[in-house]
Amino acid sequence: MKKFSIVAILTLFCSLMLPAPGKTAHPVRVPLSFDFYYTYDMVVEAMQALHKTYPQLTRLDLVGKSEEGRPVYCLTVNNPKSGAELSKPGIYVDGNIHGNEIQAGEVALYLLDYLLGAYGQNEEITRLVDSRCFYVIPVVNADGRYHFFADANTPSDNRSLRIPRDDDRDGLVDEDFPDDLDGDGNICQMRKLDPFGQFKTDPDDARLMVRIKPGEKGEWTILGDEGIDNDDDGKINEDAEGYVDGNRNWGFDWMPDYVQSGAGDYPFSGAITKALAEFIGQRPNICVGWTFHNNGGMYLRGPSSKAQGEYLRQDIAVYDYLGQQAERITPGYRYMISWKDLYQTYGDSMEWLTMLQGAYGFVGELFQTEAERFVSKKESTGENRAQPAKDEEEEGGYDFREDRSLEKERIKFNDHLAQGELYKPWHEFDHPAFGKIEIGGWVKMSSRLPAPFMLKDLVHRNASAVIFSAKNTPEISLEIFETKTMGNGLTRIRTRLANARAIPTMSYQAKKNKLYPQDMLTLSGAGLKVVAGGEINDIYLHQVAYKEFRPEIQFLVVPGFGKVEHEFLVSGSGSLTIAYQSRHAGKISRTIVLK
Ligand SMILES: [Ca+2]
Ligand SMILES: [Ca+2]
Ligand SMILES: [Ca+2]
Ligand SMILES: [Ca+2]
Ligand SMILES: [Zn+2]
Repeated sequence: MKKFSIVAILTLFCSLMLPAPGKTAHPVRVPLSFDFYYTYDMVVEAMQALHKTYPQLTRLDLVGKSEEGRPVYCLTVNNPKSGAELSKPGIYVDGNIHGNEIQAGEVALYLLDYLLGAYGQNEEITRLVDSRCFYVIPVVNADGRYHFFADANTPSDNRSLRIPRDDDRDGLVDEDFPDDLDGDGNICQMRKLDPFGQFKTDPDDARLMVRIKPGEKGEWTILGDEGIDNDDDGKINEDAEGYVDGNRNWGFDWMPDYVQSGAGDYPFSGAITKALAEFIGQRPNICVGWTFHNNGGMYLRGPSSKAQGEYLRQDIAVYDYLGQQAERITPGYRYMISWKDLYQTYGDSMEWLTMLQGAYGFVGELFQTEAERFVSKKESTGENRAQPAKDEEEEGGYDFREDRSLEKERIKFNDHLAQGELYKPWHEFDHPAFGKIEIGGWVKMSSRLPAPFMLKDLVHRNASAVIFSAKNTPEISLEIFETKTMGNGLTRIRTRLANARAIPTMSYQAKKNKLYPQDMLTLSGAGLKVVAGGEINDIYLHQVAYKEFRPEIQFLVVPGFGKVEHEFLVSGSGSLTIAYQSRHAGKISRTIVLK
């Protein structure tokens, strides 16, 4: 410790001048601001402030608690005056299930702030909020977000749930985290002068290194993340927090750790994944779900693994309609199939929501490295342009700081747009194992998070993609379009259910797998008997699929931008009620009187 005494004193001095850990200098006020990042505590404060400002439209629910006991909240946006929550199509949004992917939380907070702030001001949003119900959970991995801000970090760590695990099987758990050796709040990189190293100083920018070509003389060895051997086992940084990945721990297509790293010992072993699944299960009106991550600029749909096979054609049509529109809303982002265009995952949350809850699930991978290029339009069309590495979007195992193809532009972005805040210049350090080394490189708020001045654009566009899907949850009308006396005391009643939006009242996958009962259309009346009834397949050729038993109850799904027509033959007279009910599209009824 003595070695670091000057650093320690400086750190102490700085910490006296800065707000306490978990706090920043930004006040949390409604309307919320989106030119800085919210700590975990500030997210909670923001949700409470929104609830307090709009009590008539919101409910603040505790979803559950994290491994370290931090509450995880959902803010529900619903207008009880226009109907109960479960009587409306539900839209689910979460963020930050990976602790370091923090701008996902800002997208969710922005969506809340925008919907509530525009209510009563903007006609479209007012109508949307009155007719739909939004469940928004900005931060799923509360511990991860807390530690991302409070502790020294790389841009990629603190992703895991805080379930201790012995990564190196030495009998100790989480005993060797990276260490902030220079006390600047970041875990940067360590390098050492080494004529046999694989890297040399980049001739264009002395702060960067490039890999040597065969036969070239080396200059640097990169030693990895800042750290020392905390437990004296000869390895450095070998057992940090976790690793149980909150997005590999869900109970659909779950695979053990030897297949899927981070799976946990069993599905829903995480306190918050289990609580969240229960919370979602109690909201069967959810039609569409979004979970936000970083990074790569992608809107992903499933399947998450190849073995599942492709989704049903009619469901793909819905995904394409929403996904292609999202691509237009956020130029540069690509709508992709998770397993095929990115990589396979097992036990992730959106696949669970899609396959077991019957929602249409999307993953939003926020932020593109290309957005922090430093190049003019003229230069960008040149032939010798650096191209992003092919696997750039990969999260998890991939380390963005190792992608050197765009580094020269990113560091100029750092110089001229972030005024040096994203990159730490190399400086000397006396390391207990390596001797004289240098510490420097990209800081924790770089690489996967947009510079704060670009945050508002990102959150507005992505919230708009959610809003487009929300507008496309089912909107059903019911009409009785024919009442015809047929003789023999019979009346023919014809009904039409029409969906003005793209999402069907039940996904085709949910229908095929019989996840839950289909929509019901019921004809009733005290003085009536339904003698026949069925779905009209062709009204001109009068083809009706009559239902053999209990014709007064019909089961159906109303397709997106489509209709379903039924025909009933009724004997008797008096009041007649046609009632429709759907998990995803609410209830409607019509009453007429037969003479
Ligand atoms: Ca260990
Ligand atoms: Ca550091
Ligand atoms: Ca060690
Ligand atoms: Ca160890
Ligand atoms: Zn993620």
